[in-house]
Amino acid sequence: MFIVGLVALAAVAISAPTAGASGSLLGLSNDCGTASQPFAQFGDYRSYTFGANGGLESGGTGWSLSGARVVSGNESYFVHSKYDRYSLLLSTGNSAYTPKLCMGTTSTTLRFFVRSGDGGKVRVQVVLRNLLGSVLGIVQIADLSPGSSWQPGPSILNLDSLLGLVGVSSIQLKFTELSGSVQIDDVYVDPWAWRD
Ligand SMILES: [Ca+2]
Repeated sequence: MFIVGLVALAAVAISAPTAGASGSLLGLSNDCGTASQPFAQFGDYRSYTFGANGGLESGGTGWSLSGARVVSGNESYFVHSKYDRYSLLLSTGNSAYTPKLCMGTTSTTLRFFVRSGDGGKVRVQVVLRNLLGSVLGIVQIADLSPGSSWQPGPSILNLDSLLGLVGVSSIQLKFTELSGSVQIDDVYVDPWAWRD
């Protein structure tokens, strides 16, 4: 099992936000879709919304893939839908950005499913962009070495600190395969830190 809890965040590569991007947090849409509790069976009772194409059921639509590809085989709990069929496969050197994730003005929590059939290791980062799409910062979350069975990755908690950066208008998860291969599926976000 992964450690579930407060993840130490260390912001790196922070550049000065551009003029005109300030205050964009207040302009964010809170229309994040229907909430569910996809991780309740794992003791996580937060209410999450499903990321745009968060389960790769629309192929790579909205994702930015470098080498990574959509493959047959859904995460084994089918928390999004029993009809889901696909997941994302990353091999060594591949990387993938999720579509922009819905986020609120306060605590945002991210979570997804992950497995590796060959002892692979994947780096998980959160990428912060301004309204122009420029990268304001990259937050290192964890290097995961998942088991061969599908399991939820760590809850990525307390993003308040990064959301406080002036000019952040969108966040994405970035996966970079360090060794072997991993599969990713069902990316969820709790944009308002809803409580059970
Ligand atoms: Ca899927």
